[in-house]
Amino acid sequence: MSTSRLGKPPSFLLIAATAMSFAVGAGQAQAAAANSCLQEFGAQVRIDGATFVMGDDNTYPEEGPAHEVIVSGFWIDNHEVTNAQYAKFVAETGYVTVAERQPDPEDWPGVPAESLTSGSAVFTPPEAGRAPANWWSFVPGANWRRPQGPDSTIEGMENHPVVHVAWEDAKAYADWAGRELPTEAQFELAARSKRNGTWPWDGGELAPGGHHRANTWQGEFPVTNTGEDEHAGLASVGCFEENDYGAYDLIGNAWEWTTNWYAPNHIPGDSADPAGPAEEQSFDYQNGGMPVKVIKGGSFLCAPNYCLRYRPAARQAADIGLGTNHTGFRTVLND
Ligand SMILES: [Ca+2]
Ligand SMILES: [Ca+2]
Repeated sequence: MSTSRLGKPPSFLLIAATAMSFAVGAGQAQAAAANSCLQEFGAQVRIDGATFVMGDDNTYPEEGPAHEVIVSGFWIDNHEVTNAQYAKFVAETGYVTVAERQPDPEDWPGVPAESLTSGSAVFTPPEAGRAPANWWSFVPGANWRRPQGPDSTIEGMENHPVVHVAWEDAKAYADWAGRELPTEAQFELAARSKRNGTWPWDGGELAPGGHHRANTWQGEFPVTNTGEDEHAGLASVGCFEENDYGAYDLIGNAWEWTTNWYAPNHIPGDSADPAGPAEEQSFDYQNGGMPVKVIKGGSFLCAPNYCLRYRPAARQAADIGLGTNHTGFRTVLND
């Protein structure tokens, strides 16, 4: 893949193109205490090799055609990579994320140098009269350490998923950890929780009896977030129920990067841990020509009225050079 393309920083122009491609938005990060839903961090769970039906023909067109795929056994983190884990990686390596880098004007011909600034995309609830799709703002100074902008902090959120990571930021962590990012099929198999239905739990209900099984959005997106699941923003990892493999938040909380390039459909016959399209063949109808990869699982911004993507088969395109405050990742170990 092209390093220069991976290295491109976000800009207002990109944000404008990207805003349309994200079917979510929300929540000021909660000023929550550093609650630890898990007691131990860094564990992985085993996913045995399997043949399963990947995709879904009944919800969004990009999830089809459903087709049988084969995935070898692997290990996957039982939770999203946390701020504390990412901080350890940065402390040991001195790594600087894309959102923290000053854009190079040579990468942005035609864009005034004064318009190029480091930062990242933050969900901003729309004000009255604002265009409905305009709920992402490029916030100068926003990055994984300062998720809402320069005056914000991750203090007290050490066990939240790290966010504002571009794809190469996630890959750099995985390389350091001696791991890899999951393929789309690996993620979907793990997220299916040993089931092959629309939902990864019995009964198909997200919130039976008011017990919420994943961190999503309750209320009318993007305006009303009731926080009925007790987390209007990101939650610490592992606050919702574990799935049948013992993994948390594969559905909801933060979207998660995969290795696959995105096309708005699956490729029939691409059955052995499908690689998906080549970079040159990846595209998103709503994206302004930037390379896009698949993110999976949905986030705290996914609401029934807008982004019914807190399902294993759901998928979305994400600009590889752009972090947001609802996209994180986890790693896998292939053996
Ligand atoms: Ca929530
Ligand atoms: Ca997640």
